[in-house]
Amino acid sequence: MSENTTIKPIVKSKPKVERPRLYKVLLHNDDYTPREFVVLVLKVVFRMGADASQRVMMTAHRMGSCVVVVCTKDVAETKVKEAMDLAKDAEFPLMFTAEPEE
Ligand code: TYC
Repeated sequence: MSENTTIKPIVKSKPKVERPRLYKVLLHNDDYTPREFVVLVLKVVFRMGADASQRVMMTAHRMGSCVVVVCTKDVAETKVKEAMDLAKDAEFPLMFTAEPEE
């Protein structure tokens, strides 16, 4: 072996694939929107079944807010807009927001 042989370490770098940050969509309680309308929006916009939408509505009613779904930013923002548009058309102050998951 020659004196000048250099040994290179074989370093396999792991390609970093970042997972997209997830967002939660929150449903907020208010004193005016009828319960049936909240349930309807959850069914139509979030494709929730009767039992789940009733449970989520009642949780928001009792606790002040409830997580409806966790999804990508794009989907969360689209769902919030669709739900708020229905509420606005019906002239109810129903509110949904999207925020990054911790
Ligand atoms: N608190 C409303 C009422 O008593 C019903 C309601 C529930 C409104 C959940 C908003 O996110 C909500 N009519």
